[in-house]
Amino acid sequence: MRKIRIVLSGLALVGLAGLVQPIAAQATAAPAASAALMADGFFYAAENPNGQGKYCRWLGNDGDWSNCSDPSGAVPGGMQNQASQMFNSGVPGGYDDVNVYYNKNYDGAYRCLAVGNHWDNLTLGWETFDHWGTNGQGYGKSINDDVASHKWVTSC
Ligand SMILES: [Ca+2]
Ligand SMILES: [Ca+2]
Repeated sequence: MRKIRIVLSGLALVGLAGLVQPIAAQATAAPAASAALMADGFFYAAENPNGQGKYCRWLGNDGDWSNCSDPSGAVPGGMQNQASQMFNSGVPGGYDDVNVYYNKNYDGAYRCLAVGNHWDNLTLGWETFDHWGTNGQGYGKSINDDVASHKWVTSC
């Protein structure tokens, strides 16, 4: 478990490094390597920014984040209203984008995270629930510590 957390943190760093233009030697190799690492088919959510703290991962949909698991089993306390980092490591094609919802059972407002993308620090408040969804509950709010369910969709 500890090892995987470190990998997640490393990926977050790779993402940041890409923004600040890596040194020339890495410029061609790094993007391909990180893309391959990221496409493991899972959607990840971590308790704290940059993949820190506990985390859950899913291959499929989950209508109730109050229980979820990491590779070692059920995560105590689940992830509902706790996630501060999310990472779509889905395999491109078909249902590869992820909607995250304000309420359980894909209810209320939502936001979409496209395949291969990640939000590394939701505590900054930049990402809000920007789709009305079933009833608009949560619309406009920061998604930090406020996601309760998610499902895979074909497009954002
Ligand atoms: Ca669950
Ligand atoms: Ca959190």
